[in-house]
Amino acid sequence: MRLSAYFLPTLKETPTEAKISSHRLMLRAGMIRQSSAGIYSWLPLGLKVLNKIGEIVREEQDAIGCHEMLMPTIQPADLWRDSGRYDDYGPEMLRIRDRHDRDMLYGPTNEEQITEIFAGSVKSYRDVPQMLYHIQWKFRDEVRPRFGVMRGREFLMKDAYSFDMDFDGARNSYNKMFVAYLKTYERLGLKAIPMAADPGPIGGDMSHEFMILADTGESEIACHKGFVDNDWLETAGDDLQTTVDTFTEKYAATDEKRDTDAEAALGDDLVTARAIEVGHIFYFGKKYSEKLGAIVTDSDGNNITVEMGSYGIGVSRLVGAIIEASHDEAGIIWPDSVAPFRVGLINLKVSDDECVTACDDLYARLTTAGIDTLYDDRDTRAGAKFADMDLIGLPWQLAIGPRGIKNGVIEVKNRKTGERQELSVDDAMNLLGV
Ligand code: P5A
Repeated sequence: MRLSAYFLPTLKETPTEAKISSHRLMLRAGMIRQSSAGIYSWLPLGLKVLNKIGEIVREEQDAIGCHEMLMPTIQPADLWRDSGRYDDYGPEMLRIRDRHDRDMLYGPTNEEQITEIFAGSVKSYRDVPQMLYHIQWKFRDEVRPRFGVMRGREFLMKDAYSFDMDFDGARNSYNKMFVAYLKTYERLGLKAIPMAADPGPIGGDMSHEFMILADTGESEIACHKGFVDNDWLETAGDDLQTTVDTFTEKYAATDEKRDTDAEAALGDDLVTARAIEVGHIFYFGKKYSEKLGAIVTDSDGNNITVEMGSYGIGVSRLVGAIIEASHDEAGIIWPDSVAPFRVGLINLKVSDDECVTACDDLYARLTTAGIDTLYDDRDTRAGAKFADMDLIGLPWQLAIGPRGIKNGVIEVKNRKTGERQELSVDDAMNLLGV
């Protein structure tokens, strides 16, 4: 992509309304713009990252046999009256009336909607277990929307739902999701710690939140030090339950679930910290299936109310969370897996024909090799170009100027380590693995 033809409205000034780094950097890097409190437009660079995160989430859901679908954002109020949550949800729910005076709502989550679909279509144990998900916008009229996309009112969530014949089946679905979540966060370059959590308005009696440690996190947590120091997923075996037990047997709790005795027993092994909740999974048994009639017959012809769970990942929140976990004073440092472009190519002197030719040639080579490249061909100062590249945080910066051309080299900078080297074009391509 040629930057001269792209839409990347970066800001030099730090926006004063933004209280935390990720919010400031997302505004400055031209990723988002606020529409109203807690509601954002995603500009091209921001949308690219959002889509990359969504794709990794999607691949790990597909890998455990969870099927993608798409449910609407607007739901009928009657469905929520049937489950009893229409009144329970309170002022967080955005209520709408259509032209026929029918009560509608902008979905804060989809337990009711998916249970209705399942109940209407699945009648036999032969079609169970089932896991379904979608990646869809949600609306929650939060009291205090803040920190940009971290606590939005409109936000993108991956929400999955499982249906099983009995508790053991439901537990197995929960375990599959638990491990898929650990893999997802790992691919996003994050260390997410699963913690015993309070199920809140979703309900149920088993629930884990996936937390990223960050000083700007909204939650207060406590956990065994090993969660911070070790990678237990690597040592885990093939057996699902054993893998999940590896994590859940050790102490890790969100604020509401903290246990003073367990913490005292940990002594020096206790870590207390602030954290960002990037995912939340729930087992709630028959809470929705009973009310909405999700009943199937078993092999003996008996009616069985199915056991359910739901599993959420904050896709748009993750954009902010990744930045909180990975940035410096100059800007964002994207992990390779979600970087909006892998390489930023800088022409240091656009008035120099030789320099333009060298840059155009390298851009063509990178593009042909399948390397997604942002090519800064603008007629601006070199200093401003370097600053913008550091701000938007692409993993590799390649800079070409007249001096380098004379010596047959380009400058290659690794954004994460800050290491700079002068290399021939061929060596630079080798370094990028092509
Ligand atoms: C699980 C899937 C649920 O809604 N129902 C369907 C269950 N869980 S949850 O914990 O309430 O939300 C799941 C994840 O969504 C993110 N999230 C938010 N992100 C941005 N702004 C918000 N206001 C917001 N609220 C929730 C979190 O990552 C949460 O873990």
